[in-house]
Amino acid sequence: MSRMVTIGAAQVGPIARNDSRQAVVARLVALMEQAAKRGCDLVVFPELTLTTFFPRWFMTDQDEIDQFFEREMPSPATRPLFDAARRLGLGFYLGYAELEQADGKTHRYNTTVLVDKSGAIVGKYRKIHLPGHAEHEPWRAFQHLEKRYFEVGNLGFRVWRAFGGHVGMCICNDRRWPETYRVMGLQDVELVLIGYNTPYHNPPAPSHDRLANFHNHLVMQSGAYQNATWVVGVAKAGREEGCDLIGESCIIAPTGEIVTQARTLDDELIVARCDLDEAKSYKATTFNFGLHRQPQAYRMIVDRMGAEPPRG
Ligand code: ING
Repeated sequence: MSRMVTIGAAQVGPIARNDSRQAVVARLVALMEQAAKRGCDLVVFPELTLTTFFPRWFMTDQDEIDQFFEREMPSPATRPLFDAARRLGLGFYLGYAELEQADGKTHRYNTTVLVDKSGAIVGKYRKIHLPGHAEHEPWRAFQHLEKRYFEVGNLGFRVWRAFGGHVGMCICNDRRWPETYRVMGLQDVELVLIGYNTPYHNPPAPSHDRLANFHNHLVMQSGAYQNATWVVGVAKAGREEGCDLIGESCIIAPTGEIVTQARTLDDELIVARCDLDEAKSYKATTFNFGLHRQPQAYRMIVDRMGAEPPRG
C-alpha cells in the first residue's frame, strides 16, 4: 500500500523591506506554477513569506509595525495564491504575520495556514515557541524581536486530515523543540510542514554560527525519525536587508534521511514524491508509542518549565 503525495518545498530568497505584497505574491505564484508542472499536490512556503523578516528591527510606531501584518486571509493582495491553488489543483502552506481583532482586542501572531486544492483554508497554526527578546538590545548586529511583535500562539499543535494523510504544521523555532513533534506524533502525524527564517549569526552565541546549517537539519531529521513522519523544512534564504539567512530547505523521510535539498539561497523549488505509508514500519515497531512509551515517567516535561539542578 502506498499513499503518494508529491510535495514541493518552495524556498524563497530575500524579500526587501519595501517589496510590495503584489511583487512577493507574483514570485510565490511563479513557484506554484513550477510546482504544478512538476506534478505537486502541495507547496510549502517559508515562515512570514509575504514580507521581509521585520522582527530584525526595533520599531515603536504601531502603524509602522502593523504594515507587516495581514488583517484578512485571503486579502486582495493574497487572493492570487488561492486562485492559483484552485486553477492548478495545488494546496499550499503559507506563513504570514496575522493581525486579529477578537474580544475587543487586537492580537498579533506569527501564523501559517494550510490551504487545500480547492483553495479552502483547512488549518491554521500560530507560532508557540517565540525566540529572541522583547526589548531593544542595541548591542546586537540585528534584533530578533518576535517576543515583542507576536503573542504566543493559542491554537496548540494540531494535525489535520488533508492530502490523503495526517498533516501538521509548526514554524521555525518550534522545530528546535522535541515537544513540538511529539505532540503531533501523538496525533499520528505523517507529514510536518515547517517554514523558517534563520540568520546564520546568533548574536548572543556567535560560537554557534558555524553550526547553523547542521543544527537546522539535525533537529528536523531527529523530529522526523523519532516520530515516524515526513518533515518539510522551507527557508526564507539569502542576504535579506543585510542579514544572511540560511537556506538548505529540505524534504526529510520518516527514516530521517534528507530526500532532497535546496542548493541556492534564492527562490528555488525542490520536489519529492512522498509515500505516507513509508512511516508504517516505524510506527509499528521502534516508535510504536502505544506499546513502548511510559508517560508516568515523563511528568516533569509538562510540570517543570526551566531546568532545576539536583540538590545536595
Ligand atoms: N528564527 C530562528 C530559529 O529558531 C534562532 C531563531 C536562530 C534560534 C538561531 C536559535 C539559533 O531558527 C526564528 N524565526 O525562529
